[in-house]
Amino acid sequence: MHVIKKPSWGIKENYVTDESLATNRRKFLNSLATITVGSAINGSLLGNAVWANQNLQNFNSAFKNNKLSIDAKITPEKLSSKYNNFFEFGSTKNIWKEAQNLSTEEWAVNISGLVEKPFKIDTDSLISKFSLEERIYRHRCVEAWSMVVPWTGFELSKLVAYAQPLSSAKYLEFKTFFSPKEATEQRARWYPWPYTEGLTIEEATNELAFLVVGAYGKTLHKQFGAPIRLHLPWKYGFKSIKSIVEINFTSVRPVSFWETLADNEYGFWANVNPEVPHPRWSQKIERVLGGNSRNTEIYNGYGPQVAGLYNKFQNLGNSLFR
Ligand SMILES: Nc1nc2c(c(=O)[nH]1)N[C@H]1C(S)=C(S)[C@@H](COP(=O)(O)O)O[C@H]1N2
Ligand SMILES: [Mo]
Repeated sequence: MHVIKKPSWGIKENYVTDESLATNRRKFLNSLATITVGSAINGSLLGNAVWANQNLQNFNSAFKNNKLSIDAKITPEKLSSKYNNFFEFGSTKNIWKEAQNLSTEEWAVNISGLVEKPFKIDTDSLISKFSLEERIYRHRCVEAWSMVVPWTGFELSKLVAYAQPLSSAKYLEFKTFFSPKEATEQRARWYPWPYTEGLTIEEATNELAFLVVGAYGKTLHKQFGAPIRLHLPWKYGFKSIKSIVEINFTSVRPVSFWETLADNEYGFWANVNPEVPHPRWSQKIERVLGGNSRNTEIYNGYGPQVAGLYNKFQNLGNSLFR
């Protein structure tokens, strides 16, 4: 990423330092949270106080899907929740505080386009329609860092079935909110907001495609893309769009946010492949958050489940992996 502002892989983010700062800040905020809301606290501090006090719903009873989980060391939450890509709130990894400005109450998702009957549904009702499960997935960012997170959610295929797509629907297009008042970077006009992403309907109905509403056994932190985001473990992280407000069924291949900015770097398919370098860096090795390096695997290790999706596209060559 950072096509506009920063060269990517050269930046050394010291997230350990970030974390100790954050912990002190949290202690401070916890004491602050007892101050009455009416006093002269400025807006952003107030947002953080709410974060410190935030009541996260417990998802620990969700079914643990061991079959689709990997057996790897889970990235500590204090690292993964303080090292995020969420460009709506800024282009550094340290946007978790800014992300608290997003109001996720009264959130609804629009199911639009080529379906029997388009509808809008609030997240609580949506979640109540499907039983929740936990899956431990590996996440590989195109910037060559990775993490392992226990997500709670439901299979995207269940929502696709519920939406009753018409036979003319070949792709799903996802959209994030547009709210420049809350998300300061959305005031930057040169970005093609809102953030969008797309999948073929075959990819969307693969068992691995997961709609996420929680992580680490709790409701999603805002910086993780609350209240609902996608996770596609075999693709580069930018495909896993956050804070979704619309899922549009279409016959035309969607052009994503990143594809609009740099189609030779961030294409439609973006399947993980160590042998296909990003135009500006190698994809062979990844830095594991809180750990060492590891060799990147084709399809991020999920080849047995997904490679078959691409048989008919082999002749596209490298573009499947960028
Ligand atoms: N709406 C939105 N979704 C997004 C992004 C973003 O900037 N905006 N960043 C993507 C990228 S590049 C990655 S690596 C993951 C990061 O998810 P995480 O912060 O939960 O680790 O979210 C993806 N989804
Ligand atoms: Mo990413």
